[in-house]
Amino acid sequence: MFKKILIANRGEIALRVIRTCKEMGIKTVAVYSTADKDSLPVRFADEAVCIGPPVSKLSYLSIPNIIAAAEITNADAIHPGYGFLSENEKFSKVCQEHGIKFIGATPEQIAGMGDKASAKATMIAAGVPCIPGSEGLLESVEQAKKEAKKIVYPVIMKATAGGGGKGMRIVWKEEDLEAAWDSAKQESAAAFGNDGLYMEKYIEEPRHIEIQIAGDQYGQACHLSERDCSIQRRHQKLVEETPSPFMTDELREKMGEAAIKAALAVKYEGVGTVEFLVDKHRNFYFMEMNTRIQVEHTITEEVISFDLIKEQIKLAFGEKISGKNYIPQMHAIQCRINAEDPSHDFRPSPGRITDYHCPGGHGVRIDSHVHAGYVIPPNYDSMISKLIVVARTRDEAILKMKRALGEYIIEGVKTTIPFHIKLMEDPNFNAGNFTTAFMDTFEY
Ligand code: MV4
Repeated sequence: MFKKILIANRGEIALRVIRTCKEMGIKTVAVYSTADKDSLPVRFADEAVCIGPPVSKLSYLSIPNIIAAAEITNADAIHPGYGFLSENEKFSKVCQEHGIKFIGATPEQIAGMGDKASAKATMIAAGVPCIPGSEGLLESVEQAKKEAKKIVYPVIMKATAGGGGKGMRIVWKEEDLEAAWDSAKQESAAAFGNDGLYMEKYIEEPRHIEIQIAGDQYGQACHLSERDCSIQRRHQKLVEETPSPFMTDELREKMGEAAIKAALAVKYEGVGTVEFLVDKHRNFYFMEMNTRIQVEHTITEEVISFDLIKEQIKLAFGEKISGKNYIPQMHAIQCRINAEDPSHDFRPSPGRITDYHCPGGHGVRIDSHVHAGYVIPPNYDSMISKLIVVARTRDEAILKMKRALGEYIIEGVKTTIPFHIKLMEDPNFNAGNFTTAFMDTFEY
Protein backbone atom coordinates (compact mmCIF):
# COMPACT_ATOMS: atom_id res chain seq x y z
CA MET A 1 0.00 0.00 0.00
CA PHE A 2 1.02 3.67 -0.33
CA LYS A 3 3.21 4.80 2.56
CA LYS A 4 2.47 8.52 2.48
CA ILE A 5 -0.27 10.52 0.77
CA LEU A 6 -0.19 14.27 0.25
CA ILE A 7 -3.63 15.88 0.30
CA ALA A 8 -3.75 18.71 -2.25
CA ASN A 9 -6.82 20.36 -0.79
CA ARG A 10 -8.21 22.11 2.28
CA GLY A 11 -11.28 22.17 4.51
CA GLU A 12 -13.60 19.28 5.19
CA ILE A 13 -12.40 17.10 2.30
CA ALA A 14 -8.75 17.36 3.41
CA LEU A 15 -9.84 16.20 6.87
CA ARG A 16 -12.02 13.47 5.34
CA VAL A 17 -9.04 12.03 3.41
CA ILE A 18 -6.70 12.29 6.43
CA ARG A 19 -9.19 10.30 8.52
CA THR A 20 -9.30 7.39 6.09
CA CYS A 21 -5.51 7.41 5.63
CA LYS A 22 -5.07 7.13 9.41
CA GLU A 23 -7.43 4.17 9.51
CA MET A 24 -5.42 2.54 6.70
CA GLY A 25 -2.05 3.16 8.39
CA ILE A 26 -0.96 5.59 5.66
CA LYS A 27 1.04 8.70 6.65
CA THR A 28 -0.39 12.04 5.57
CA VAL A 29 0.94 15.39 4.40
CA ALA A 30 -1.32 18.43 4.54
CA VAL A 31 -0.55 21.44 2.39
CA TYR A 32 -1.94 24.81 3.38
CA SER A 33 -2.10 28.45 2.44
CA THR A 34 -1.25 31.01 5.11
CA ALA A 35 -5.01 31.54 5.61
CA ASP A 36 -5.31 27.91 6.76
CA LYS A 37 -2.22 27.62 8.95
CA ASP A 38 -4.24 26.87 12.11
CA SER A 39 -6.75 24.54 10.41
CA LEU A 40 -7.65 21.03 11.58
CA PRO A 41 -6.20 19.27 8.52
CA VAL A 42 -2.84 20.90 9.36
CA ARG A 43 -3.13 19.79 13.01
CA PHE A 44 -4.25 16.24 12.28
CA ALA A 45 -1.90 15.39 9.39
CA ASP A 46 1.48 13.81 10.19
CA GLU A 47 3.25 16.62 8.35
CA ALA A 48 2.21 19.96 6.92
CA VAL A 49 3.79 22.20 4.30
CA CYS A 50 2.88 25.82 3.56
CA ILE A 51 2.36 26.24 -0.18
CA GLY A 52 1.64 29.94 -0.46
CA PRO A 53 -0.66 32.87 0.25
CA PRO A 54 -4.47 32.75 0.62
CA VAL A 55 -5.24 33.36 -3.07
CA SER A 56 -5.87 29.87 -4.55
CA LYS A 57 -3.93 30.49 -7.74
CA LEU A 58 -0.74 30.90 -5.70
CA SER A 59 -1.32 27.97 -3.32
CA TYR A 60 -3.97 25.25 -3.81
CA LEU A 61 -3.78 25.71 -7.60
CA SER A 62 0.00 26.02 -7.78
CA ILE A 63 1.26 22.81 -9.38
CA PRO A 64 4.99 23.55 -8.76
CA ASN A 65 4.41 24.37 -5.09
CA ILE A 66 2.41 21.19 -4.49
CA ILE A 67 4.84 18.95 -6.36
CA ALA A 68 7.72 20.50 -4.38
CA ALA A 69 5.85 19.74 -1.15
CA ALA A 70 5.35 16.12 -2.26
CA GLU A 71 9.02 15.75 -3.16
CA ILE A 72 10.44 17.18 0.07
CA THR A 73 8.13 14.99 2.16
CA ASN A 74 8.61 11.87 0.01
CA ALA A 75 4.90 11.35 -0.59
CA ASP A 76 4.20 8.47 -2.98
CA ALA A 77 0.69 9.59 -3.92
CA ILE A 78 -1.43 12.75 -4.07
CA HIS A 79 -5.14 12.90 -3.26
CA PRO A 80 -6.63 16.01 -4.90
CA GLY A 81 -10.06 15.99 -3.18
CA TYR A 82 -12.69 17.85 -5.22
CA GLY A 83 -12.43 21.23 -6.97
CA PHE A 84 -8.95 22.81 -7.22
CA LEU A 85 -6.66 20.44 -9.20
CA SER A 86 -8.85 17.33 -9.00
CA GLU A 87 -9.76 17.37 -12.69
CA ASN A 88 -6.73 19.20 -14.03
CA GLU A 89 -5.13 17.40 -16.97
CA LYS A 90 -1.76 19.07 -16.49
CA PHE A 91 -1.58 18.25 -12.78
CA SER A 92 -2.39 14.59 -13.41
CA LYS A 93 0.37 14.54 -16.04
CA VAL A 94 2.97 16.31 -13.89
CA CYS A 95 2.30 13.83 -11.04
CA GLN A 96 2.87 10.99 -13.50
CA GLU A 97 6.13 12.54 -14.71
CA HIS A 98 7.38 12.84 -11.13
CA GLY A 99 6.55 9.24 -10.28
CA ILE A 100 3.84 10.30 -7.84
CA LYS A 101 0.53 8.41 -8.12
CA PHE A 102 -2.32 10.83 -8.79
CA ILE A 103 -5.41 9.45 -7.03
CA GLY A 104 -7.76 10.33 -9.84
CA ALA A 105 -8.11 10.07 -13.60
CA THR A 106 -5.33 9.94 -16.20
CA PRO A 107 -4.56 13.12 -18.21
CA GLU A 108 -6.23 11.50 -21.25
CA GLN A 109 -9.43 10.70 -19.35
CA ILE A 110 -9.60 14.19 -17.86
CA ALA A 111 -9.16 15.75 -21.32
CA GLY A 112 -11.66 13.37 -22.90
CA MET A 113 -14.37 13.98 -20.31
CA GLY A 114 -13.56 17.70 -19.93
CA ASP A 115 -14.47 18.36 -23.56
CA LYS A 116 -18.23 17.80 -23.41
CA ALA A 117 -18.82 17.28 -27.13
CA SER A 118 -16.08 14.63 -27.31
CA ALA A 119 -17.29 13.00 -24.07
CA LYS A 120 -20.75 12.77 -25.62
CA ALA A 121 -19.37 11.23 -28.82
CA THR A 122 -17.54 8.61 -26.72
CA MET A 123 -20.75 7.78 -24.85
CA ILE A 124 -22.86 7.53 -28.01
CA ALA A 125 -20.27 5.12 -29.46
CA ALA A 126 -20.43 3.07 -26.23
CA GLY A 127 -24.22 2.82 -26.39
CA VAL A 128 -24.94 5.14 -23.44
CA PRO A 129 -28.22 7.07 -23.98
CA CYS A 130 -27.52 10.72 -24.83
CA ILE A 131 -29.81 13.69 -25.47
CA PRO A 132 -30.71 14.05 -29.17
CA GLY A 133 -28.71 16.88 -30.71
CA SER A 134 -25.98 18.03 -33.06
CA GLU A 135 -23.22 15.62 -33.95
CA GLY A 136 -20.21 17.39 -32.56
CA LEU A 137 -19.63 21.14 -32.69
CA LEU A 138 -21.74 23.68 -34.58
CA GLU A 139 -19.78 25.31 -37.41
CA SER A 140 -21.94 28.37 -38.01
CA VAL A 141 -25.13 30.10 -36.90
CA GLU A 142 -26.75 28.87 -40.15
CA GLN A 143 -25.93 25.29 -39.23
CA ALA A 144 -27.25 25.95 -35.72
CA LYS A 145 -30.58 27.08 -37.20
CA LYS A 146 -30.81 23.98 -39.37
CA GLU A 147 -30.01 21.69 -36.43
CA ALA A 148 -32.55 23.41 -34.19
CA LYS A 149 -35.27 22.87 -36.80
CA LYS A 150 -34.39 19.17 -36.96
CA ILE A 151 -34.19 18.77 -33.17
CA VAL A 152 -37.41 20.83 -32.71
CA TYR A 153 -37.51 23.81 -30.30
CA PRO A 154 -36.86 24.34 -27.45
CA VAL A 155 -33.14 23.60 -27.83
CA ILE A 156 -30.12 24.28 -25.66
CA MET A 157 -26.67 25.35 -26.81
CA LYS A 158 -23.81 24.27 -24.58
CA ALA A 159 -20.14 25.19 -24.42
CA THR A 160 -18.00 22.15 -25.13
CA ALA A 161 -15.50 23.38 -22.54
CA GLY A 162 -18.31 24.17 -20.13
CA GLY A 163 -19.98 22.67 -17.13
CA GLY A 164 -21.75 24.44 -14.34
CA GLY A 165 -24.05 26.21 -16.80
CA LYS A 166 -21.50 28.69 -18.18
CA GLY A 167 -21.89 29.34 -21.90
CA MET A 168 -25.26 27.57 -21.88
CA ARG A 169 -28.30 29.11 -23.65
CA ILE A 170 -31.86 27.84 -23.92
CA VAL A 171 -33.53 28.87 -27.19
CA TRP A 172 -37.32 28.66 -27.52
CA LYS A 173 -37.76 29.95 -31.10
CA GLU A 174 -35.72 30.68 -34.20
CA GLU A 175 -35.87 34.48 -33.83
CA ASP A 176 -33.84 34.20 -30.63
CA LEU A 177 -31.17 31.83 -31.92
CA GLU A 178 -28.71 34.30 -33.41
CA ALA A 179 -28.47 36.46 -30.27
CA ALA A 180 -28.07 33.33 -28.11
CA TRP A 181 -25.35 32.04 -30.44
CA ASP A 182 -23.39 35.30 -30.20
CA SER A 183 -23.61 35.62 -26.45
CA ALA A 184 -22.86 31.93 -25.75
CA LYS A 185 -19.79 32.12 -28.02
CA GLN A 186 -18.57 35.25 -26.29
CA GLU A 187 -19.17 33.91 -22.78
CA SER A 188 -17.43 30.60 -23.39
CA ALA A 189 -14.45 32.25 -25.13
CA ALA A 190 -14.01 34.54 -22.11
CA ALA A 191 -14.54 31.80 -19.52
CA PHE A 192 -12.68 28.87 -21.11
CA GLY A 193 -10.64 30.24 -24.01
CA ASN A 194 -12.67 27.85 -26.18
CA ASP A 195 -15.86 28.98 -27.90
CA GLY A 196 -16.96 25.61 -29.30
CA LEU A 197 -20.72 25.05 -28.97
CA TYR A 198 -22.99 22.05 -29.50
CA MET A 199 -26.75 21.74 -29.41
CA GLU A 200 -29.32 19.45 -27.77
CA LYS A 201 -33.04 19.14 -27.35
CA TYR A 202 -33.91 21.10 -24.18
CA ILE A 203 -35.32 18.78 -21.53
CA GLU A 204 -37.81 20.75 -19.43
CA GLU A 205 -37.79 20.31 -15.65
CA PRO A 206 -35.54 17.27 -15.50
CA ARG A 207 -34.19 15.57 -12.43
CA HIS A 208 -30.44 15.43 -11.88
CA ILE A 209 -29.65 11.87 -10.89
CA GLU A 210 -26.07 10.61 -10.86
CA ILE A 211 -24.64 7.11 -10.53
CA GLN A 212 -21.55 6.40 -8.44
CA ILE A 213 -19.21 4.01 -10.21
CA ALA A 214 -15.93 2.25 -9.44
CA GLY A 215 -13.49 0.69 -11.89
CA ASP A 216 -10.22 -1.18 -11.50
CA GLN A 217 -7.03 -1.61 -13.53
CA TYR A 218 -8.21 -4.99 -14.77
CA GLY A 219 -11.16 -3.82 -16.87
CA GLN A 220 -13.90 -4.39 -14.29
CA ALA A 221 -16.46 -1.78 -13.23
CA CYS A 222 -19.47 -1.71 -10.94
CA HIS A 223 -22.02 0.85 -9.79
CA LEU A 224 -22.91 1.96 -6.29
CA SER A 225 -26.39 3.28 -7.03
CA GLU A 226 -27.66 6.81 -7.45
CA ARG A 227 -27.81 10.18 -5.79
CA ASP A 228 -30.57 12.69 -6.49
CA CYS A 229 -29.03 16.16 -6.74
CA SER A 230 -32.01 18.04 -8.14
CA ILE A 231 -32.20 20.51 -5.23
CA GLN A 232 -29.69 23.06 -6.44
CA ARG A 233 -29.50 26.77 -7.05
CA ARG A 234 -27.45 28.42 -9.78
CA HIS A 235 -25.73 25.06 -10.36
CA GLN A 236 -24.73 24.83 -6.69
CA LYS A 237 -26.14 21.72 -5.06
CA LEU A 238 -27.80 22.33 -1.72
CA VAL A 239 -29.24 18.94 -0.77
CA GLU A 240 -28.50 15.44 -2.02
CA GLU A 241 -30.20 12.18 -1.19
CA THR A 242 -30.13 8.49 -1.94
CA PRO A 243 -32.12 6.59 -3.03
CA SER A 244 -33.81 9.12 -5.31
CA PRO A 245 -37.53 9.36 -4.50
CA PHE A 246 -38.08 9.11 -8.28
CA MET A 247 -36.11 5.85 -8.62
CA THR A 248 -37.58 2.45 -9.43
CA ASP A 249 -35.75 -0.88 -9.33
CA GLU A 250 -36.08 -1.10 -13.10
CA LEU A 251 -34.71 2.41 -13.72
CA ARG A 252 -31.79 1.84 -11.33
CA GLU A 253 -30.86 -1.31 -13.17
CA LYS A 254 -30.92 0.47 -16.53
CA MET A 255 -29.07 3.59 -15.33
CA GLY A 256 -26.54 1.45 -13.46
CA GLU A 257 -25.87 -0.57 -16.57
CA ALA A 258 -25.46 2.61 -18.65
CA ALA A 259 -23.06 4.07 -16.07
CA ILE A 260 -20.95 0.90 -16.13
CA LYS A 261 -20.85 1.10 -19.94
CA ALA A 262 -19.65 4.69 -19.62
CA ALA A 263 -16.91 3.66 -17.15
CA LEU A 264 -15.74 0.77 -19.33
CA ALA A 265 -15.72 2.97 -22.44
CA VAL A 266 -12.98 5.13 -20.91
CA LYS A 267 -11.27 2.28 -18.97
CA TYR A 268 -12.06 4.12 -15.78
CA GLU A 269 -9.89 3.31 -12.75
CA GLY A 270 -10.98 4.55 -9.36
CA VAL A 271 -14.25 6.04 -8.24
CA GLY A 272 -16.24 8.37 -10.47
CA THR A 273 -19.70 9.68 -11.14
CA VAL A 274 -21.85 9.53 -14.25
CA GLU A 275 -24.41 12.35 -14.26
CA PHE A 276 -27.74 11.90 -15.98
CA LEU A 277 -30.77 14.04 -16.69
CA VAL A 278 -34.01 12.13 -16.15
CA ASP A 279 -37.22 13.40 -17.72
CA LYS A 280 -40.75 13.00 -16.37
CA HIS A 281 -41.24 9.79 -18.37
CA ARG A 282 -38.11 8.32 -16.73
CA ASN A 283 -36.10 8.56 -19.93
CA PHE A 284 -32.50 9.18 -18.87
CA TYR A 285 -29.63 10.78 -20.72
CA PHE A 286 -25.88 11.01 -20.10
CA MET A 287 -24.85 14.53 -19.15
CA GLU A 288 -21.30 14.47 -17.79
CA MET A 289 -18.79 12.19 -16.17
CA ASN A 290 -16.91 13.41 -13.10
CA THR A 291 -13.53 11.85 -12.53
CA ARG A 292 -13.18 12.94 -8.90
CA ILE A 293 -14.61 12.15 -5.50
CA GLN A 294 -17.66 14.38 -5.07
CA VAL A 295 -18.92 16.50 -2.19
CA GLU A 296 -21.98 14.24 -1.90
CA HIS A 297 -20.10 10.90 -1.79
CA THR A 298 -21.03 10.69 1.91
CA ILE A 299 -24.67 9.70 1.38
CA THR A 300 -23.64 6.75 -0.77
CA GLU A 301 -21.24 5.68 1.98
CA GLU A 302 -24.04 5.76 4.54
CA VAL A 303 -26.57 3.68 2.60
CA ILE A 304 -24.16 0.92 1.54
CA SER A 305 -21.70 1.00 4.50
CA PHE A 306 -18.69 1.63 2.34
CA ASP A 307 -15.72 4.03 2.67
CA LEU A 308 -15.39 5.52 -0.81
CA ILE A 309 -12.09 7.27 -0.04
CA LYS A 310 -10.61 3.95 1.09
CA GLU A 311 -11.90 2.33 -2.10
CA GLN A 312 -10.42 5.17 -4.16
CA ILE A 313 -6.99 4.70 -2.55
CA LYS A 314 -7.11 0.91 -2.92
CA LEU A 315 -8.10 1.13 -6.60
CA ALA A 316 -5.34 3.69 -7.27
CA PHE A 317 -2.86 1.26 -5.72
CA GLY A 318 -4.03 -1.50 -8.03
CA GLU A 319 -6.53 -3.57 -6.06
CA LYS A 320 -9.53 -5.19 -7.74
CA ILE A 321 -13.17 -4.26 -7.30
CA SER A 322 -15.43 -6.87 -5.76
CA GLY A 323 -17.40 -7.02 -8.99
CA LYS A 324 -20.92 -6.65 -7.64
CA ASN A 325 -23.20 -3.64 -7.69
CA TYR A 326 -24.43 -2.02 -4.48
CA ILE A 327 -28.08 -1.16 -3.81
CA PRO A 328 -29.08 1.25 -1.00
CA GLN A 329 -30.24 -0.50 2.16
CA MET A 330 -31.10 2.74 3.97
CA HIS A 331 -32.06 6.33 3.13
CA ALA A 332 -29.54 9.16 3.48
CA ILE A 333 -29.82 12.92 3.02
CA GLN A 334 -27.08 15.54 3.05
CA CYS A 335 -27.60 19.24 3.67
CA ARG A 336 -24.74 21.50 2.69
CA ILE A 337 -24.23 24.07 5.44
CA ASN A 338 -22.77 27.14 3.78
CA ALA A 339 -21.64 30.41 5.35
CA GLU A 340 -24.23 32.28 3.28
CA ASP A 341 -27.28 34.35 4.09
CA PRO A 342 -30.29 32.63 2.50
CA SER A 343 -32.53 35.64 3.23
CA HIS A 344 -30.22 37.85 1.13
CA ASP A 345 -29.87 35.78 -2.04
CA PHE A 346 -27.39 33.38 -0.41
CA ARG A 347 -24.68 36.04 -0.24
CA PRO A 348 -21.42 34.87 1.35
CA SER A 349 -21.01 35.49 5.08
CA PRO A 350 -17.35 34.88 6.01
CA GLY A 351 -15.97 35.68 9.46
CA ARG A 352 -15.44 34.17 12.89
CA ILE A 353 -17.64 31.41 14.30
CA THR A 354 -18.12 32.66 17.84
CA ASP A 355 -20.14 29.74 19.20
CA TYR A 356 -20.46 26.21 17.81
CA HIS A 357 -22.39 23.14 18.77
CA CYS A 358 -22.96 20.32 16.32
CA PRO A 359 -25.76 17.79 16.39
CA GLY A 360 -25.17 14.11 17.05
CA GLY A 361 -27.02 10.98 18.00
CA HIS A 362 -28.04 7.92 16.08
CA GLY A 363 -27.78 8.24 12.30
CA VAL A 364 -26.23 11.72 12.30
CA ARG A 365 -22.88 12.45 10.65
CA ILE A 366 -21.03 15.74 10.31
CA ASP A 367 -18.17 16.18 7.88
CA SER A 368 -16.62 19.51 8.74
CA HIS A 369 -13.37 21.22 9.59
CA VAL A 370 -14.90 24.10 11.58
CA HIS A 371 -15.08 24.69 15.35
CA ALA A 372 -15.76 27.51 17.82
CA GLY A 373 -13.29 30.31 17.15
CA TYR A 374 -12.69 29.22 13.55
CA VAL A 375 -12.42 32.08 11.08
CA ILE A 376 -13.96 31.33 7.67
CA PRO A 377 -11.60 32.91 5.15
CA PRO A 378 -13.22 34.88 2.32
CA ASN A 379 -10.92 33.29 -0.28
CA TYR A 380 -12.57 29.90 -0.73
CA ASP A 381 -16.00 28.40 -1.29
CA SER A 382 -18.54 28.97 1.43
CA MET A 383 -19.32 25.35 2.40
CA ILE A 384 -18.37 24.89 6.05
CA SER A 385 -20.07 21.63 6.94
CA LYS A 386 -22.02 18.69 5.56
CA LEU A 387 -24.82 17.38 7.75
CA ILE A 388 -25.72 13.82 6.78
CA VAL A 389 -28.47 11.67 8.24
CA VAL A 390 -29.25 8.03 7.61
CA ALA A 391 -32.44 6.19 8.52
CA ARG A 392 -34.53 3.26 7.35
CA THR A 393 -37.01 5.31 5.34
CA ARG A 394 -37.11 8.70 3.62
CA ASP A 395 -39.74 10.01 6.05
CA GLU A 396 -37.58 9.03 9.04
CA ALA A 397 -34.52 10.59 7.42
CA ILE A 398 -36.38 13.89 6.93
CA LEU A 399 -37.57 13.87 10.56
CA LYS A 400 -34.03 13.13 11.73
CA MET A 401 -32.63 15.92 9.54
CA LYS A 402 -35.12 18.39 11.02
CA ARG A 403 -34.15 17.30 14.53
CA ALA A 404 -30.42 17.58 13.75
CA LEU A 405 -30.75 20.99 12.06
CA GLY A 406 -32.61 22.22 15.14
CA GLU A 407 -29.64 21.26 17.36
CA TYR A 408 -27.04 22.87 15.12
CA ILE A 409 -25.70 26.09 16.68
CA ILE A 410 -23.40 28.25 14.58
CA GLU A 411 -23.05 31.85 15.82
CA GLY A 412 -21.12 34.73 14.29
CA VAL A 413 -21.88 34.06 10.63
CA LYS A 414 -25.07 33.53 8.65
CA THR A 415 -25.66 29.98 7.45
CA THR A 416 -27.99 28.01 5.22
CA ILE A 417 -29.44 26.11 8.23
CA PRO A 418 -32.73 28.12 8.31
CA PHE A 419 -33.21 27.39 4.59
CA HIS A 420 -32.75 23.66 5.14
CA ILE A 421 -35.26 23.63 8.02
CA LYS A 422 -37.81 25.31 5.76
CA LEU A 423 -37.07 22.84 2.96
CA MET A 424 -37.51 19.83 5.26
CA GLU A 425 -40.99 21.17 6.06
CA ASP A 426 -42.01 21.77 2.43
CA PRO A 427 -44.91 19.54 1.28
CA ASN A 428 -43.50 19.06 -2.22
CA PHE A 429 -40.08 18.12 -0.89
CA ASN A 430 -41.71 15.71 1.54
CA ALA A 431 -43.70 14.17 -1.30
CA GLY A 432 -40.52 13.70 -3.35
CA ASN A 433 -42.08 16.02 -5.86
CA PHE A 434 -39.16 18.09 -7.15
CA THR A 435 -36.99 18.69 -10.22
CA THR A 436 -33.98 20.92 -10.98
CA ALA A 437 -36.53 23.76 -11.32
CA PHE A 438 -37.58 23.42 -7.66
CA MET A 439 -35.47 26.31 -6.34
CA ASP A 440 -36.76 28.70 -9.05
CA THR A 441 -40.05 28.94 -7.17
CA PHE A 442 -39.17 27.86 -3.61
CA GLU A 443 -39.91 30.80 -1.33
CA TYR A 444 -37.41 31.01 1.46
C1 MV4 B 1 -29.52 20.42 -19.93
C2 MV4 B 1 -30.78 20.78 -19.38
C3 MV4 B 1 -31.90 20.51 -20.15
N1 MV4 B 1 -31.76 19.96 -21.38
N2 MV4 B 1 -29.46 19.86 -21.14
C4 MV4 B 1 -26.85 22.35 -16.43
C5 MV4 B 1 -25.38 22.26 -16.18
C6 MV4 B 1 -24.85 21.40 -17.26
N3 MV4 B 1 -23.96 20.43 -16.73
C7 MV4 B 1 -26.01 20.79 -17.93
N4 MV4 B 1 -27.19 21.43 -17.45
C8 MV4 B 1 -28.41 21.22 -18.03
N5 MV4 B 1 -28.39 20.63 -19.26
C9 MV4 B 1 -30.57 19.64 -21.85
N6 MV4 B 1 -30.48 19.11 -23.07
C10 MV4 B 1 -30.81 21.35 -18.11
C11 MV4 B 1 -29.64 21.59 -17.44
C12 MV4 B 1 -29.78 22.19 -16.14
C13 MV4 B 1 -29.47 21.49 -14.97
C14 MV4 B 1 -28.97 20.20 -14.99
C15 MV4 B 1 -28.67 19.54 -13.83
C16 MV4 B 1 -28.86 20.15 -12.60
C17 MV4 B 1 -29.36 21.42 -12.56
C18 MV4 B 1 -29.67 22.11 -13.72
C19 MV4 B 1 -30.16 23.40 -13.65
C20 MV4 B 1 -30.45 24.08 -14.81
C21 MV4 B 1 -30.25 23.48 -16.06
